[in-house]
Amino acid sequence: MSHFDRRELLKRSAGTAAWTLLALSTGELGLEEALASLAPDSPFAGGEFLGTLPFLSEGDLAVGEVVGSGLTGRLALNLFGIDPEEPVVSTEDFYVRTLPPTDLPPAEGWSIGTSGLVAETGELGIEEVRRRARPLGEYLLECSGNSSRRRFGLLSAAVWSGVPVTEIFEDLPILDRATRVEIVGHDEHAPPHGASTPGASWNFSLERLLGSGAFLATGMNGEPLPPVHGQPVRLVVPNWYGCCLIKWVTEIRFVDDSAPATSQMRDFASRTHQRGTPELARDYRPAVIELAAMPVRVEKWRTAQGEPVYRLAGIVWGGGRKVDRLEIRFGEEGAWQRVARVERRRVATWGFWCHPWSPPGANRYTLRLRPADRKIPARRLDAGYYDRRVEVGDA
Ligand SMILES: Nc1nc2c(c(=O)[nH]1)N[C@H]1C(S)=C(S)[C@@H](COP(=O)(O)O)O[C@H]1N2
Ligand SMILES: [Mo]
Repeated sequence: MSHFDRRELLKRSAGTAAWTLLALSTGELGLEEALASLAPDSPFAGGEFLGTLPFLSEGDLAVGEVVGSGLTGRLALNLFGIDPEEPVVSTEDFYVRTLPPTDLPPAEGWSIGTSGLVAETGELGIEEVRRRARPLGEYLLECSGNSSRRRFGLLSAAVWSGVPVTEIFEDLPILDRATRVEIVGHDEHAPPHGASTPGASWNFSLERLLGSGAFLATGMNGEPLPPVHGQPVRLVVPNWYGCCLIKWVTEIRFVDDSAPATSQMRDFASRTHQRGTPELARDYRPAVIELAAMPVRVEKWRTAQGEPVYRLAGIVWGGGRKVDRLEIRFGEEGAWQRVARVERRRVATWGFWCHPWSPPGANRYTLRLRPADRKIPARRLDAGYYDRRVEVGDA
């Protein structure tokens, strides 16, 4: 049987081929070997896939469809459908926070003003940015307001192309006393604004932004950036929350430590884990995504011996450095267990994990993960922010 046939067959029989392989393969094994290694004592080998458990008490807002308009426009990704073998989310499904402003100027002829603490103000034409753009790899974006209400679907990974900010800044006559930089985006929306305030800009420490691997993106998944994701140009700062990743960039303004926080920074102060709402931009902590992980599917199986057994599959992201040892707990009284298998190839994007589970009995369980190394900061995980709940019935 060819690779392809095998894979198709497995997909049809289990409905979860990629996750199955993740559970089986050692990373070095190819598909054939992985299948061959289906040890008869694996709880899932020869078992029957019975279905998945829904996550309880979440998702009263739409997932998988565009809702709202302008500033209130949202599209949450349906995480249930993620496939570790195709970890890049299609541009169509990639989450959206804020639809294009009503009076967005045309992409052709777009330019980014360079101003503030520079020897001379200038304009950076979109043609020049495009000319210097190149593929930069896979990066994950997450909205700092990503919550259970949209089933945690305000995060996605894509392959981006663009120009590193270090290269753009090299050519600008930045004055020595500039310590910070404000990235400003087009944000003129017709009402309603809902709970969102118009005016998108973020003020970064120059040193941190330059050290972060940030880039001006012009392309996504091999195509020019579409309007919803910031056409013709947006900022991407690896491992910083989405609220900092300004779309439709119109200006780069160099400032010093006396610069006030932008309205966007104030608005997102609690979601980016600030102490209060500081007046000055320099008093904001970097809005980085700490290590996070959650299950995206809980599968029920019946072993060849007729025993019920569950399998969890999930994602791990953030943290800014490679962490591949996770622990999971089933309910507050449950003991922390080492997650059976974690595959994280690159810190800038998500990794995948899976874990077998034999619940001690019928009950509601709250699933929580944490890094095995307790020195790694994971405030959201520790606070239960990414907890998910399932109900296990009688066998
Ligand atoms: N100009 C502008 N840029 C913006 C926003 C905005 O409202 N206006 N929203 C930010 C927020 S809160 C997030 S989470 C990301 C979402 O990027 P995406 O819609 O491409 O996924 O864009 C950021 N950039
Ligand atoms: Mo966001």
